[in-house]
Amino acid sequence: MEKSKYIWYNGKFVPWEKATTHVLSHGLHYGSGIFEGIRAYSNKKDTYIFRLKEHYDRFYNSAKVAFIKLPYTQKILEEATIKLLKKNGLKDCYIRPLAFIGEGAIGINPGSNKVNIIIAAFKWGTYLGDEGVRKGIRTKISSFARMGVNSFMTKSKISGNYINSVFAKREALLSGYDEALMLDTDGYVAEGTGENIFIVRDGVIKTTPITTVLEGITRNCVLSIAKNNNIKVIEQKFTRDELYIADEVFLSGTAAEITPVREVDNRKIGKGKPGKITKMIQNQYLEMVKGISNPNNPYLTKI
Ligand code: PPE
Repeated sequence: MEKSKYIWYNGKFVPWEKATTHVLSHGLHYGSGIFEGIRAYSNKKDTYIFRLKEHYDRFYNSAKVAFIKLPYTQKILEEATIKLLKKNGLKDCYIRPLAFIGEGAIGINPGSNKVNIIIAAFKWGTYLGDEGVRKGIRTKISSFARMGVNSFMTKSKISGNYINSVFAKREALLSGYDEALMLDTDGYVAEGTGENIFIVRDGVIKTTPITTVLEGITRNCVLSIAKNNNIKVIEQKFTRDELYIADEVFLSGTAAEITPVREVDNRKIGKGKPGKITKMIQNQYLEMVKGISNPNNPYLTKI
């Protein structure tokens, strides 16, 4: 991650160093915040934010689920995001909108504490390493389960929920793996710590239904790329051993983009390198987000 000049903070552009908050902010103590992750891409000519509207649609849905009333309209936040990129002179970057409950009442009940919103944008390279994107990553099933749907509401990117991912990620890295794969409370494969998951077997793609996982926007792109290429996709729960015997496994996410998985629990996936379908989806995804395949794609917001 590379610092940029300004952060949008409650309606104003403030210098990066000055975007601070009170230590008694409710969000800091109890995780009462919601966030998004968006990317912008450039080709030789133009810069585009990818699926800006869908990310903010989800931001408002997250807030609704989390019972957080956002003090700005979606239009204001979308426009602020575009201005932020221009003001920072950013092209390829990651955008992080966050709403969090501020200081005031202390204790679990947030009372009428102010809701703050920030939007940060910065350069952020590959999420799981350049080599990981090219050659595939090594993963391990986590000893931590994804929290049950009645504890952890999966349609909301609630800050506090992510401690579950933080535990799993650190455990995986400390054990020498690149990423953790998480099972749901019934023992079926759910997702990565910050990515949705797909397996390919005999030319058919399978992915977790959205019941226990985040409704990934990249996941949705994978489904349409598969459809455009006449590849069958089944949304169905699957077990960890289906991962082991899959021909291909890959992860999808705004930060992770399309990342091939070459190993699960010390078992090589397929030939131990990115498979044909994974590579095809990865290429088509990158051509789409960069506006190479279709610069008039309605998912692209030109800066
Ligand atoms: N599952 C989880 C748990 C998740 O956090 C993400 C996004 C996804 C699936 C994929 O969703 P989408 O980005 O809409 O395709 N994770 C974000 C945060 C990563 C982070 O480290 O922070 C992201 O990719 O921006």
